[in-house]
Amino acid sequence: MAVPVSNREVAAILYEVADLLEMKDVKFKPAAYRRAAHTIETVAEDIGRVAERGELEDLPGVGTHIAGKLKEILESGKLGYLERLKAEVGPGVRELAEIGGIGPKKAMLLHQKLGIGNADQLEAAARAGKIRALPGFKEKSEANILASIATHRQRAGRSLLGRMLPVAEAIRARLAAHPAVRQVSLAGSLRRMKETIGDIDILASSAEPDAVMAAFTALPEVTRILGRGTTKSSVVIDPGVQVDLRVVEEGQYATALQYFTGSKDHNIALRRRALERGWSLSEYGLKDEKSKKNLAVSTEEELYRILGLPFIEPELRENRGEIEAAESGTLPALVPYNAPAGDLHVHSDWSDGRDSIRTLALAAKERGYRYLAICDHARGPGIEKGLDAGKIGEQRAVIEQLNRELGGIVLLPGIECNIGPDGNPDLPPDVLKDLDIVIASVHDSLRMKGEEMTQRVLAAIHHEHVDILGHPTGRLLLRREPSDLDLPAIFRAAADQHVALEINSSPSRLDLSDTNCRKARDAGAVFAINSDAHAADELGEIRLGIATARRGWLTAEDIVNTRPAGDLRGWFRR
Ligand code: DGT
Ligand code: CA
Ligand code: CA
Ligand code: ZN
Repeated sequence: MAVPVSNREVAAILYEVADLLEMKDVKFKPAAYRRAAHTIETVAEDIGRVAERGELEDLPGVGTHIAGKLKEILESGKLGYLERLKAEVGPGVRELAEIGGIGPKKAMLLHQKLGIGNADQLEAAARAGKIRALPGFKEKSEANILASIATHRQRAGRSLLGRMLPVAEAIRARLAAHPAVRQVSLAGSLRRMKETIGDIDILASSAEPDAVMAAFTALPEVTRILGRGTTKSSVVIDPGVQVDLRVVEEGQYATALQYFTGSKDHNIALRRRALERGWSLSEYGLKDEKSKKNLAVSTEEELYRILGLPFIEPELRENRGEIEAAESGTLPALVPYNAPAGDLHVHSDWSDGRDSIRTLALAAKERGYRYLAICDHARGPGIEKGLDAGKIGEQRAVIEQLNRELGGIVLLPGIECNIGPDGNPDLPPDVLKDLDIVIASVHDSLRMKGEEMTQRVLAAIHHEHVDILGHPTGRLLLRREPSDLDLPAIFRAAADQHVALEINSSPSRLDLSDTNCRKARDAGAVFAINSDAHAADELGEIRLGIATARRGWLTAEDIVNTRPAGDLRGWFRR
């Protein structure tokens, strides 16, 4: 073979052909190309080898016609047919087809009749009232198109998990209460608790899918209906996010839930495993290739068991080694959502928080916490509301009074101090030494050069009174890149100095990230999962940090604040 091409690259070319054929309104062929692409991304063996043996046509879904195309791709790395289709359809038309309510056929029509080749041109034509004259369009269509373009542009970005999870849970709960719904679950990246999500995926089972779809599209938060069918409907809801609902029969629910939870890469690897055992796994079920019969699978656990694996938690399903770990019995016992015994980073109305220490303490107790560290900001550059040494003393007296008064919860006096440009916390050692928890965080000059920035944070880690490194990289999801840091050096130093790395649960931080958690753990580091709540009703955001830890393969033993208060003090005293 002249050019090395991976199975995935070959499949991607076939998928692209299918999309373009669909835009040209060609029947049947798109499905044939997708079927073949599906096979190729699934087979374990390099497709080039199969071709060398002359066995391409033995693959399911590959006939003489597609086998010919495959040979061309394997020989040249390209497909002339695809290039011709691309030229015919024109660049930009594919983008048009993705705009809600347009679709492949209308995109092609707009292109042929009005020369529209991108979203900007479509917007101009709709504003100028040029589209209503086309067959199949009305005056009203132009307003819909303008709304769709706005959503399309917004959707190009992603949304924060922490913002969308409550919205999605409310929709799920509403569907769960519907009499025609048997089972209903969140799926997709949301169920995997990925830090940002592209859209909200929900899966339900029902014997009356039409009634469920009617209820779904009539939900009060729905602003636009992108499509309504018996098995799948898509809508846009108020914060400008797309929600996909799929409805299947009860018998298909378990396999469909596994499929629509993803990730795509996890599914591909799992499908390959099924194939090796003579099964074909898809959203429709687990089929025995010999008897062509679907197996009854009633839970995800059962599906994994049939494939010879223990259950793999959704947070792990990213094809980052979880299937291999499951196979060898080395999956980590992920930190449970109810594991934290306390929260080590909350802000009260003494600094920039909204609630009193008492209110926070009562809310923490309500959550079943044994302790809560009050870590208001220290005064620093740009932090006028921060506490100075005098205020810290006053606050301590209040905390001690509350500890005498309240039972069942212990308040720990703490501080979130700022790491100065030289790496020193901006409070003197004799103030820090009396506090139970000292979090050190970078809050200014986040864009220092890598070497300086790393030295700065390393100095803070080596400071004798620092217990926790707060939001270690300073990133803000969708808004600010992490600081330039030598993270392996930071992780090693934190492990060595018994400084816990924070997993800050604030929806726009989730800092450390899932993959960094895993690397830090491998370096021997220990973590504190904190809410960084600025109000009592934000304590619950800790679940986002726990999700991040789980996605980073962490166990309860890796997290300091799963331990009793006594052990905690001992560990930090080092
Ligand atoms: P997102 O929405 O970008 O945050 O990511 P996901 O993972 O939610 O992806 P989405 O919404 O496109 O699809 C939901 C799930 O459906 C995905 O996680 C796995 C499954 N899925 C979708 N397309 C494919 C595909 O082409 N192949 C396979 N194997 N699975 C797919
Ligand atoms: Ca999704
Ligand atoms: Ca989706
Ligand atoms: Zn902070």
